[in-house]
Amino acid sequence: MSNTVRLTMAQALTRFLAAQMTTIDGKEMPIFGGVWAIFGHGNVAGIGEALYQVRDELPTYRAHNEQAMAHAAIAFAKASFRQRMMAVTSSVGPGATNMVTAAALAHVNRLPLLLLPGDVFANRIPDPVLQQVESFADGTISANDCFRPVSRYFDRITRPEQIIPALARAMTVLTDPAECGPVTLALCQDVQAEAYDYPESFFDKRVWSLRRPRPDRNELSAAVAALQSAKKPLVIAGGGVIFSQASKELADFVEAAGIPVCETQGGKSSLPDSHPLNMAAVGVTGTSAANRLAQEADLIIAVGTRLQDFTTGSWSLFQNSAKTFIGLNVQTFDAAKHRALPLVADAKEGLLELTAALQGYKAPASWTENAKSGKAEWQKAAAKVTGPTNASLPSDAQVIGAVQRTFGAEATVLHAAGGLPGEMHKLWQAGAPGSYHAEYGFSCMGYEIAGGLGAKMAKPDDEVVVMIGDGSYLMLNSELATSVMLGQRITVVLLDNRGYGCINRLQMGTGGANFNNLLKDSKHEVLPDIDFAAHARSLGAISEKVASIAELETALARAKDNDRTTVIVIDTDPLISTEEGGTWWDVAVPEVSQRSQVTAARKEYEQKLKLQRVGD
Ligand SMILES: Cc1ncc(C[n+]2csc(CCOP(=O)(O)OP(=O)(O)O)c2C)c(N)n1
Ligand SMILES: [Mg+2]
Repeated sequence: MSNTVRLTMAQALTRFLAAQMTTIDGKEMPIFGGVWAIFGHGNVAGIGEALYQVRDELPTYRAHNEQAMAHAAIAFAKASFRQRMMAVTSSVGPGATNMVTAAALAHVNRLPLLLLPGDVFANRIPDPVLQQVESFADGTISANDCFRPVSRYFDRITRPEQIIPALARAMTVLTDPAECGPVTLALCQDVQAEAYDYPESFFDKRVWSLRRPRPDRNELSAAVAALQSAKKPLVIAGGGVIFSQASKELADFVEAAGIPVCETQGGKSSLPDSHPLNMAAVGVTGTSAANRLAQEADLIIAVGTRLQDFTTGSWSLFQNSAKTFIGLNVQTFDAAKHRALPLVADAKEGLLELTAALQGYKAPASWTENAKSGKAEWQKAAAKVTGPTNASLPSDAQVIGAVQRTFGAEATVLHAAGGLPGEMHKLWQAGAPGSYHAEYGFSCMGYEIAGGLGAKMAKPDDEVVVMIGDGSYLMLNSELATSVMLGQRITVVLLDNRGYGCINRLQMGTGGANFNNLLKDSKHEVLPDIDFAAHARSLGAISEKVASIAELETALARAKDNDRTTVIVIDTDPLISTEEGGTWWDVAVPEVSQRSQVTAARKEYEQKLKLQRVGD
């Protein structure tokens, strides 16, 4: 009989979490950077008491919105290359369902996140408890069932000993590079407080390390054979390159073979922007250099990418009918997409073995040179749109130029939704791997500020610059106050174009009337004139509104010396986006309409649909 210790389920859970470790750069540290918590009747007495017991080893952080807490946790994991993570606990009911969007975000982005919502009483005696969603047809359903489709592992803990296998499964999922995503353990309120004699071995320290599966021999031979006959090879670097920290191996591989690289939103900063073979962004928000190559490529090595529509131009970009894809991916689901030759492996290991097996292969010099001249051409076009200006309403691109000039490539820049992701993908000149932090899997408005806070907690020595539109800011800004409270200093650049600028442009592009996007085009009695600087100040941040790009640069330089979070607001033009580069994106246009502009847009749309490579 092993020794046991009598604890509540919640105490066992928190003690277990505190004992899970990882090693980063040779240094052992807790794998959980902390637990975000907003308490209610569903967790304060159980989990709340248990978190207090371990507050020194496993810190608890209080914030203002459950979704935002989960955003911070997700950004922490992303900025830690998935090697560290955080947990989030909420009460039963609204606190829990507030986290569902964030769970979906972590699911799409393949990021580890441990969600610990309170749940209804397992004994069901007091039913319905406050905030209980009652199903007339199914006694086992609670609000937390919403998490099932957006969790990689879901469990409801209805007996205290169930936490033992549930946590074992949770850790396996959270630390698996292929399965990685949100885990939801719904904790019945009465069971949180119930005691059990847990084996002491359950709380033994455990050190987790990143698994790096190596390629299958047959898959490797097939990939090598395909590569050896390639005349126009191209690498797409996705988020998997960043998570695997495979930048050096990627550089070695492409330098040896003279293969140009392009990057997805998740994969941007795989190579520094300055690398001569880095054509930078690909797809709908891509550079002309990358997209020209993508159109012609006969062999595309897709490394660590989900190949979402923004990357493939809704599957219209890769126009060479003789092309082959190699899917180098740790997840089989992704590796075989679009009839790719799968090469299931960790990016770093896969690239190492490809490099070794390819000894002597070189892409035709004309292809590599063609790539480099395309890059030079793009850089000229990009410099033009990002350069200094006196315009009273600058473009997003001009604001990006100002941030780049003041913070350089060293800062970690973060964005998620609106017009910024497209402009940033095209124009930001990234530095070190991970310094470009885009949440563009779910592109969730409101990720930005809480995400900036989480990224800063993961990288305390880095300058974290959050780029955000007025729409995203208004949706979820409350963790500005938390960043001040926790002394986690971030710089927020708020681009106020008075509405949902990018959707307004999309509406115009699909023939729609200007309707319900910009504030001025929306039903109103009073046109809002929101003082964002005053709002940010009221939450404790240092803030100012600037009137020009020159003032923005001075304010940004000052922000570096500020002792707390700074918000800088600038008015921008809602109608301008960068014309250069890019490719088609499939947004369905109505087949019939009273508006002639819609009918015309439909005609054009039908032409574009012909470019889609159905079944390819
Ligand atoms: C939670 C959420 N709701 C809706 C959308 C759809 N959407 C994408 S961008 C956008 C407008 C964003 O406005 P703003 O932050 O001001 O950026 P702008 O488009 O003006 O650059 C909307 C509504 C979304 N991505 N996320
Ligand atoms: Mg806006």
